[in-house]
Amino acid sequence: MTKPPLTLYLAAPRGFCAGVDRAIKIVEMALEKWGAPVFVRHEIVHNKFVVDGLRDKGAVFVEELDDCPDDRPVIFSAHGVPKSVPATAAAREMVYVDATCPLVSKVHIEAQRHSDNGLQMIMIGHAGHPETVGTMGQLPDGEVLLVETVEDVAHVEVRDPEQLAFVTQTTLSVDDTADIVAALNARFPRIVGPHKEDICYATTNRQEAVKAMAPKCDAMLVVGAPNSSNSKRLVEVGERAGCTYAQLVQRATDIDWRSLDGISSVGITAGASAPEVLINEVIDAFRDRYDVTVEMVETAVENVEFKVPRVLREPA
Ligand code: 10E
Ligand code: SF4
Repeated sequence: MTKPPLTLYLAAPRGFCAGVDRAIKIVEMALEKWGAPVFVRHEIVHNKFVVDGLRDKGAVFVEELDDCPDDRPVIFSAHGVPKSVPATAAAREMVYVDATCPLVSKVHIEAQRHSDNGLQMIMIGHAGHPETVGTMGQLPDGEVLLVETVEDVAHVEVRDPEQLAFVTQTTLSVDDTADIVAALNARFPRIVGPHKEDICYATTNRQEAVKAMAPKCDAMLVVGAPNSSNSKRLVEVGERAGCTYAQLVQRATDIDWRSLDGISSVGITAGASAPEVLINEVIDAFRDRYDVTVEMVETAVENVEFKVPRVLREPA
């Protein structure tokens, strides 16, 4: 039987960012250095396949430090943690390694600096997301005000409109955030902030690639997890850029083939925590059913790399 023709557009960049790559390496190197079990507070990155793979090697994933024994190393996830977490680990004399992405740590430092300068902080982020919890947790409870939408900006109650600064989550929608920042600047003209926002290079580049790819595609698949903020944003960006069928899939078995009936082009991308093996699995699933031609849609080239913490570079 002849297979129907299909063009697969492949976004570049897609998949792993430098912060995810470093965080996974940290867990692997900690297991090599200290042996199993090594505890990890929260999913090291939001991907089940990655987490399951590390669990097989001896990592134990927990949500809270309370679930870790004092005498085993613990790693904090790439999303960052409130200041109280390393403080508690130190008080318990635990060995801990912080896998917070350096670009998230940079936002933590910004928030602390503004607060030290007497400014009240506003954070643009998603309530309850671990990165937002971690960044807000750099300052005492109640010190950082959260805004999630343009509407929130109209209602936020500040101490002094002249003494304000803002920071953002790194994985937000670039376009939505620009609107929220514009609303903040309109209501609080003296608010201090980063040049644009704190969205990282990887988030920005993946959204740009989707914007270029989406108008060409009958359908778009984003490889990523349902709890992955940056992956969910890629689905939204794809829809808004003109691709009416954009879906998040964790792996090939999630593809709803019936919905793809009659299509002649599909765009594929992946969130920053999705490994390339899963993207290849999805491509292979299309090759099984279609006569596939792959075309790259490349909008940027990335060469960012972060070192692992020194403790893991030193011999045991
Ligand atoms: O839900 P997120 O997109 O924040 O996380 P992820 O694990 O899917 O991707 C990596 C992004 C991090 C660590 C946040 N900057
Ligand atoms: Fe770091 Fe950005 Fe990757 Fe988050 S998405 S881990 S901030 S590089």
